[in-house]
This record gives sequence, C-alpha cells and structure tokens, in this order.
Amino acid sequence: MLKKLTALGVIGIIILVTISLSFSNHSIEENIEETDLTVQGDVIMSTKVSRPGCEKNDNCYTPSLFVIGKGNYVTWVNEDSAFHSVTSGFYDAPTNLFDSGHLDPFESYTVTFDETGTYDYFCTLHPWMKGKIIVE
Ligand SMILES: [Cu+2]
Repeated sequence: MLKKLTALGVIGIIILVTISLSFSNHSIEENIEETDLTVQGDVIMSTKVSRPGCEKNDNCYTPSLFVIGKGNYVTWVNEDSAFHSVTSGFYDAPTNLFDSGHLDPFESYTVTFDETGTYDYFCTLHPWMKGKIIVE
C-alpha cells in the first residue's frame, strides 16, 4: 500500500514538473517570437513630426530620400506617438500607387517596387511631411 502511494506520488510529481516545464517553454518561445517581430524600418517617422518644422530639416521621414534597386522593398515604421500615413504622390495630387492608411504608433508598412522611377509620397494627416523613393 505504501509503495503504491509512493509510486502515485512520484508519478504525480513527474506530471506536475512536465506541465510546469511545458508552460515555461511556452513563455520563452513567445518572448523570442515577439523579439523577432520587431520591425527594422528603412524609413522612420520619428517623434514630433506631427508638428510643422521637420520639413525645414527635411527629416519628416528619415531618411526623406531612399534609394533601392528594382524589385526590392521599403519598410516604413511609425515611431511617433501620432498617426501618420505613407501615401504616394503629393498632398494635392495623390497618385494612388500605394497608401498605408493611418499607421498606428509603431505600426509598419512595406511596399515592393518592381519598376524603376521616382516615387514621391506624403502623409495625408500632415501636409508638410514629404519623402521620396528612387528605384534604380
Ligand atoms: Cu503624418
């Protein structure tokens, strides 16, 4: 009887340890996934660009001019605390080639450029925000 109880106890402990280990493994995996999801942006919308002024230093989008090869992509990351957009064309003349819509803080947006050319873009919320992609 005592042996049976001891055996049951040992089995119980093994089960508990297995369960707790699987939980801790799970949380470690989640942390790694979150780290992997941190997007490295090519072009950043940095803090305070939602107020006029950044256009004087041409850094509303950083860098405001970005050159890539044909077939490559550009990722924008909104590192500001305000909404911004990445919209092709100019504020008074959008070209409808791409439009991120309103990007939340720390949201990213990626566009692949398959054709060479110069692509101007702007922010629909802040007319002074302008940038340019050159695809070679
Ligand atoms: Cu903006």
